[in-house]
Amino acid sequence: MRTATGGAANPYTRHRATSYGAIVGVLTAAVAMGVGQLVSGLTVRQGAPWAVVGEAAINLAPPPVKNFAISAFGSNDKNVLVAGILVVLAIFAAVVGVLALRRLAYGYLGLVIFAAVGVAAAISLPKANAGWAAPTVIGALVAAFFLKKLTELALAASPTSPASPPAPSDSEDTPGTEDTSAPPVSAGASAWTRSGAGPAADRTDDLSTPGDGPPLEPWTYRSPSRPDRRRFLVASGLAVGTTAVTALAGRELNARQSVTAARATVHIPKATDPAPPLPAGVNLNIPNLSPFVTSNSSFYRVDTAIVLPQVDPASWQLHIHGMVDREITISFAELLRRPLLEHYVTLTCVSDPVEGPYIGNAKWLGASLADLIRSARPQAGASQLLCTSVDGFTSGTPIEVVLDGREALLAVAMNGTALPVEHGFPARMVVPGLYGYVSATKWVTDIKVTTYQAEIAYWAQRGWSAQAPIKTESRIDVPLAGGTVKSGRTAVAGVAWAQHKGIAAVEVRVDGGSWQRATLAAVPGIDTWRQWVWYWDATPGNHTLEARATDNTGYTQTATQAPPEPNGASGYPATQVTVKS
Ligand SMILES: Nc1nc2c(c(=O)[nH]1)N[C@H]1C(S)=C(S)[C@@H](COP(=O)(O)O)O[C@H]1N2
Ligand SMILES: [Mo]
Repeated sequence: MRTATGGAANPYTRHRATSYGAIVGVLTAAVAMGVGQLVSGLTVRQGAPWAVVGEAAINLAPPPVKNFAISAFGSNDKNVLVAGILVVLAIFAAVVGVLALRRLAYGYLGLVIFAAVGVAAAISLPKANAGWAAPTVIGALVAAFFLKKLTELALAASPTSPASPPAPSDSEDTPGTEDTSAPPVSAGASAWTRSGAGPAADRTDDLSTPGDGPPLEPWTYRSPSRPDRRRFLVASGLAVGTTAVTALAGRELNARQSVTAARATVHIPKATDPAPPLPAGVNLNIPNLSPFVTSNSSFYRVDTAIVLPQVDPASWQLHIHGMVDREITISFAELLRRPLLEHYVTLTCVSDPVEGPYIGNAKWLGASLADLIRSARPQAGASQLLCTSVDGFTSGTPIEVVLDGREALLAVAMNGTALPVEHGFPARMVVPGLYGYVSATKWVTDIKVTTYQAEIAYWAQRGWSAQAPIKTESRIDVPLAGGTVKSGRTAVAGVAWAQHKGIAAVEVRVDGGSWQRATLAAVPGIDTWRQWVWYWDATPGNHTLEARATDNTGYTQTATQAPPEPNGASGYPATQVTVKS
């Protein structure tokens, strides 16, 4: 015969209590996140707890982690990060919820930890002020109320209900004798209770009530009462509803400040100095070869923003200051009245591995950055333009590169449309020849003329080189890596780049054999990538294709393999193919 030994002794009841705790925890966290999102929509905007924690995580991630995230998840890296944050939060919340059923203080402690992480993340962001703490703090306070209610109701509803007979002393939750398999704090009682005996008998709603089926045998498992469970369900529903309503309302409020509509009505003037029509033959028209111009929708995107900055062109200003004789502040309307140049430039990310996708070529329209800087009359000794975006990201661009005559732009349009929001609307920098992190600040609002000694830009603070010209490189697009081709004449094709030097030659070799000259496509200038093709008489078997580019200075890309950090990947691109007869 069974004896009453405390609910925890029964794996079934223990399991049930754990489930209740986990539900309480996850619901509490959900309420905190929803309310946080609403408060962010009402106050600071963009400061939802998941967003600030995500952005703080990006800022804290050391270069190898950043590289891993980019290479493993590509442009999805931020979705993966947010999903990861939510999963970690859910697990944390579930554990805290289980503990909260043993002692409510553990639940409150969990909320304090939640709030501390959120507040620390928020105030760590350069764009944030103290008000950014509000979403997490208010979210946690509202969640505390739900935690208390849900915990009480869960205890009443779970199989080890406090309404059951008092706990045997051996399962009492006394300090120092805690163990994780112990029952909930105020619920040490047995669910295996003698039907009709003890306090349970007073419960008119007990399942043993006549009419609810056959009378229970003595020492039969007593299910928690229906009304108790219903109350818990109703409260859970309220928590879910609160989460949904607040999260959606918060999203709506945040969306109201979207600049999509403003962007649609912006009128970008025609170029004063248009790009000449592209020469015939920039595209070799080989299937799977990257097109010469990358469309805006397929252009790679790399930045530290989880929530895209929404910058109203009506209030946008660029401030140029620091080591200058004449500070300048320019509005968007004034920027559009300046002479606008149009120029094809290939942007490249320093995180692009050999054969990687973080490179794209577009036609940019913008004001001359050199003219703007010159009109501020930079002082002798200045070496760096510290360019800051509205979200606090900084790039450090060498001033002599911007002033050396290349078409460095404060760009307002990309491939004939206003800059897409994810590419820096309303204005960004584009400097041919420099990796994006030292030159291509999106949503740029501030340029400080300074020195490399005085100021260290965002990625340089994280171990990347302060100055980073783009390395001469090539990529094999065709045949597809790991693919199978038919024997006979086969196109081996790709792109090569050496921005602001220009590509002079590309060579290909098969299985480490002698280098063969590829045919180069036409290019409009020296600031873009260049397509190339070499026709191979493919023989059956497995083969390795490699390529290397030589730029107009006579430099041939190095065979030495280097990872992206600290100043760009190097090495020959290599593609394995299987040739079938
Ligand atoms: N505001 C802001 N600008 C930024 C960045 C950023 O994180 N924030 N990343 C830079 C990096 S590392 C690169 S490679 C380019 C990428 O530009 P794209 O996203 O338009 O391709 O933007 C640069 N400008
Ligand atoms: Mo980058």
